[in-house]
Amino acid sequence: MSNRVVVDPITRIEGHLRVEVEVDENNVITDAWSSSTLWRGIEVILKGRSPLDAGLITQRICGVCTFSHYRCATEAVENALGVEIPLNAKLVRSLMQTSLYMHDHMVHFYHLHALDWVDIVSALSADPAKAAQVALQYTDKPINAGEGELRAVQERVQGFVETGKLGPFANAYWGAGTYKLTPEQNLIAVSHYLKALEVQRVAAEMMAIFGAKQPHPQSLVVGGVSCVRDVLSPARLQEWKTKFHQVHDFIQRAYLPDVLMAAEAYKTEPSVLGGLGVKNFLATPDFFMGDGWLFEGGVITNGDLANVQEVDPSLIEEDVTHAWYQDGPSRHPYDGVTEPNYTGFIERDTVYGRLPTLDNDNKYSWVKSPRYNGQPMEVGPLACLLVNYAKGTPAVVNAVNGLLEATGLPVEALFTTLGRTAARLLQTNIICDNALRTFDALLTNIQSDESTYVEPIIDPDKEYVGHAMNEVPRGLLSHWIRIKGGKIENYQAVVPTTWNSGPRDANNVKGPYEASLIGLKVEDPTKPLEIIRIIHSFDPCMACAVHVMDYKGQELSEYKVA
Ligand code: NFE
Ligand code: MG
Repeated sequence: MSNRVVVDPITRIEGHLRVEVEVDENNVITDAWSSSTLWRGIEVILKGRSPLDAGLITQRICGVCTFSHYRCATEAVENALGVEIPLNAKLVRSLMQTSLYMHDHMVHFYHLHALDWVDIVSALSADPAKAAQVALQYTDKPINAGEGELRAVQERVQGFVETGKLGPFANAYWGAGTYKLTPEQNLIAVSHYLKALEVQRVAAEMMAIFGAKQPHPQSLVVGGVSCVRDVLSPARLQEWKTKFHQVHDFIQRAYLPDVLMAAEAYKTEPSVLGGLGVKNFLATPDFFMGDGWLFEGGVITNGDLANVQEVDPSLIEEDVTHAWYQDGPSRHPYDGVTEPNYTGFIERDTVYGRLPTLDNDNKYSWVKSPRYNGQPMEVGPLACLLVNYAKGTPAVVNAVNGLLEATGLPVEALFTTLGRTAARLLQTNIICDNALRTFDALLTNIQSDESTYVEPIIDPDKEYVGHAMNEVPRGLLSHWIRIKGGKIENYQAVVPTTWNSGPRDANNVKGPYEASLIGLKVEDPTKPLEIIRIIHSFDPCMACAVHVMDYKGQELSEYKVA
């Protein structure tokens, strides 16, 4: 009897992710493999093009964090050319980043992650009057959680069920034993799920104010931003501020209390208070506020919060031993190589019968394996918060201590699924708390300084190298460029989900996704809710992780959706 469990695709993420695990006779996971099964090709496409276009091309890596790649590429080119951009441009980029985080983290919690915590079907048996009282336990100003609103939500969901068209709620593991919220708590969360669909639109509009559109904003250029007087007019800026308050209000009155509610209900669930990854964390300074960074950067190894090291960019390398690329040594991204070498799947017995499965002793993913000083690193909101907690950044220390106090959880609870999910909320909150400082800095500066752009100069007879390291919603993003003859000679992106989802390296050391699953008990291997819950806590984006495409249009593998 085989004990191989296959989860493919993991839905409610961007891109294609497959996870395979081995379970023992008690359904405890003894081994795990993470694979992206989709190939793209952006790093290859960039070669020979103008460095001024790198931002517009790399933002096509992904439909989620389009701004993140746009900004990182633009700043890598600025770094290579030695361009110092005007203060207004720095502040506008920071406000776009703020808007993106507010959008992205809220959408992740409600639309990508919540159904791992919230049993929609259970909400149907809730008492709306009682639920309205329950909502008051987590905030004194609940939103969309009055008795009438909750009753309307319940009727709406009942309507889905009666017509047999569950729509976005179809094909989940409703009723699974590791759902822990009461019917009333489930109803509150469903109400916020639906409301968040409206609020996320407002957050997207915040980005469009400075970006001209969203997704794929258009206003960044090498040398600054193309936002000029009309965009930076008092009326436009006020519009951003109004929308900021609208989204912030929802974050305070729904997102924050819902995370507290989930933390309380799931305190003893192993897939929530487990999910420990590699215990190494990497983050970079970011969120410019006019007079410094909101968040510091650093490296934590083996969970040691007492010894945070500074990040040394020269210690980043990518390993391809178990990735579908031509073999070669681990390489620094300035010298990175992206040559596909797809070796396919192998047949093996699984709990569902004989199937093509990952050839895990050999190559099994399109994701490379980034390493820092030879070690796998978790990146993301948790890494950012832990580095800043350990370094004593006041806003982060207060936020983390506040959460531990409110939930009664020990500091070790941070290194878990819950820690990742709560860190994303706390990071959103801290960003919101400081957003108007950045906004006011822009308002003040444009009184006396209209400059938003300096013209970059590329000398075709010179060679340039440069990189940028930014925090983006899923963690540390870095872009690395070599310019020769006025064109891009080599380009590499080392992306948050690449760090987190990468396969084993040459030393057979697992990446964060793989490590986080070991030792987890799966209640029912045919309904692997716990695996999805842990993996979703990292907020996967496989489009970002792979960012390479089959430019010859070849069919690499065939998938049938049952
Ligand atoms: Ni496609 Fe991305 C972010 C980047 S992810 S979403 O955030 O860069 O790994
Ligand atoms: Mg890459």
